[in-house]
Parts: sequence; C-alpha cells; structure tokens
Amino acid sequence: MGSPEDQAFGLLSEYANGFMVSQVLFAACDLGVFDLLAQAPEPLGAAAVAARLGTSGHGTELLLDACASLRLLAVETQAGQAAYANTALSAAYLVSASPTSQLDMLRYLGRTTYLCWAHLAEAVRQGRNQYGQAFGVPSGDLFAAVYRSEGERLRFMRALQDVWRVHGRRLMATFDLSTFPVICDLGGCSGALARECLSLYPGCQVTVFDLPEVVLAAKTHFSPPEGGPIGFLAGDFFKDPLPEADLYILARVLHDWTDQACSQLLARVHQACRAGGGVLVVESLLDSDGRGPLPTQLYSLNMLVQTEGRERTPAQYHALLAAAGFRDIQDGGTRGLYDAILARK
Ligand code: SAM
Ligand code: ASE
Repeated sequence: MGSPEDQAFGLLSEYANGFMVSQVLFAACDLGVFDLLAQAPEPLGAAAVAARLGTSGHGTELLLDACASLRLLAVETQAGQAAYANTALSAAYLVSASPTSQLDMLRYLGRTTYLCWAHLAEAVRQGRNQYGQAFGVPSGDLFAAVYRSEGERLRFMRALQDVWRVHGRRLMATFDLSTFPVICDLGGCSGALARECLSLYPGCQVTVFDLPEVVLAAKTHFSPPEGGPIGFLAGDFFKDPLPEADLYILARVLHDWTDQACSQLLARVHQACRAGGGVLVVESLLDSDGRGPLPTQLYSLNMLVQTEGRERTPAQYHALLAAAGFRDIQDGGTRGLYDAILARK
C-alpha cells in the first residue's frame, strides 16, 4: 500500500486519464478490432491484425496492448509472440453480431457525446447544451439539433436501442403490465422497448409515437419485431393529439426536458389517459439526496451538454407526476442503471 499522498495522486491520474481509456475503447470499436477477432479461428498477433485492418503495425500493437490491460482483450504469448483474442466482455458487448452489442452506443458516444463534453465547462457556465459550440448548429429546437442530419438521426436511434437489448426485458418486467392491453410508447424511437413489451406481453397492442422523421426512419431502417406488429404514429407530443391507451410509456423522455416542459407533457398524458390507466416512467434515477450513483450524476451532466433536461430523484418524478394528477405512484426499486416508476390516473 502506498502512502495516502500516493493513493491520492493515483486516483487523480486515473481520473485525468479517463478520456484516454474511453478513446482506446472507441478506436478499437471503430477500427473493427473486436469483430475481426470474433471471426478469426484463433488468436491473432498484432501484425496479423494490422494487416487485416490496414492499420500501422506500431499503432496497432500499442492499441491491442492497452485493450489487454483494460481486459477488453485477452493476450497469450506463444514462442515469444503475443496473440490477442476477445474476452467474455468484448464478445458479449463489442462484437456486432452479438445480440447484446453496444457498438452503436459507443459510436454515438465517441462521435457526438464526446464532442459536446469537450465543452463541459462552457455548458456549466451557460447552463445549456453545446450543439452550437460542438457542431455549429442552433439548439433552439432540441431535436432539430440532435437529428441535424439523416446520418446523425440513424446513429442516435441505433445507439439508444443498445441498452434495451441488455436491460429491456428486466425493466419491462418490473411491474405486471398485463392489465394494460393497449400501450403507447411516447418518444418510443425505433421501437426497441415496445418490442420487449410485446415479447413479454404477447397479447398487448403497442404503438410507438414519435416525430415524423423518426417514425419514417424506424419503418425504413429497423427490423419489425417477432411476435406481432408494432404500430407507429407520427406527431409532436407537445402539440398533437395523443392516441388513446391504457398505459403510456415515457422512457428517457422526461430527462431531456425542463421541469416546466415535463409538467406540460405529463398534463397532456393525463388528459389522454383513461381512468384507471397508467403511465410508466423509465429513467436512470438519482439517489434521494442527489449525491449518487456516479453513473447517473454523469448522465445528468450529459443531459446538460446534450439536452434541456437533467436526471432526477424518485421524489422529483413523484412530484411531477402528482402535479399532473397521477396517483398510486409506485417505484420499481430495481436500483439498476435504469428503473421504472408506475403511476395511475
Ligand atoms: N424512449 C426511447 C428510449 O428510451 O430508447 C427514446 C428516448 S430519446 C432520448 C427521446 C425520444 O423522444 C426520441 O425518440 C425523440 O425523437 C422523441 N421526441 C422528442 N421530441 C418529441 C416530440 N415533440 N414529439 C414526439 N417525440 C419526440
Ligand atoms: C438522451 C439520451 C442520451 C439524449 C442524449 C443522449 C444518451 C446519450 N446521449 O435522451 C443515452 C444515455 N447515456 C448517457 C451517457 O447519458
């Protein structure tokens, strides 16, 4: 054990170098390291990886060795030569053919989120997102900035569905939703969570409500679910009539918006909702004192640099729901990265 000073300096270095760790991960994904190793019949040396990826021998060796120290790769030495293979972590999450692949989220974090975070100090100073500074686009209309090109819209949609491949089923099973035959996923994007809903409750009818360009992209670029169709409805949830449903899902929607905009949206949901119907809020929840968990605090800063919102505590969501007229507010209490809150009209 080092002295307290050594430990403090070690911790400081770890934080200071954190962005380098992120970039090692982003670069290895971008270059296709994990897909290449997944397809290779045996572990590959750095020269073989470099030859197949068309990258420099020197750079590739440094990147692979850094990945090995991060346990993103396993390395074995045969006759003095290092050979690299995927670990269980990279095989599950960093290979495009894996059903739990997170590659699209990592691509989005590396290409978009990272650039906004380069302006974190400015975001804190101004109290608003950094699309102007990072991409030179106006951010008066939040989702016009998020979806500033068709490529960007697809990257965002693909990225957001990744986490539901891992947590979607558990999350939708938090509450028994079988008493809600007609479900509407407001801001449901590509339909990833709707798909989980349908597979868990095969009898239910699920509609995704989202912006017209998102609905078009969902229909064009995302595969329809197994086990029944998902309906898509195009509109603006702040302005257009909401479809009738027994349950409205708001997953990672409220965290994009100010308290005022959330209240406006929840009031509209309450108005559209049948008596006895419900609303399911899916978000990453802060501890009641707001002092943790760190991943959610970082997401909250991410909402600062990328949206108009913030992450909230359960009590803050309860207050928003109650003000809109919802009652019987229940916490999922799963304490995962994402959690669900169910409320009724
Ligand atoms: N619910 C999805 C999930 O958890 O993966 C997507 C969450 S994403 C952060 C927010 C969604 O709200 C996007 O799909 C976006 O297109 C949609 N959205 C934003 N403003 C909207 C509006 N005014 N009307 C309808 N949908 C909107
Ligand atoms: C949003 C969610 C995300 C808006 C922008 C976003 C995510 C990344 N960028 O509603 C997913 C959650 N991940 C993080 C780091 O916040």
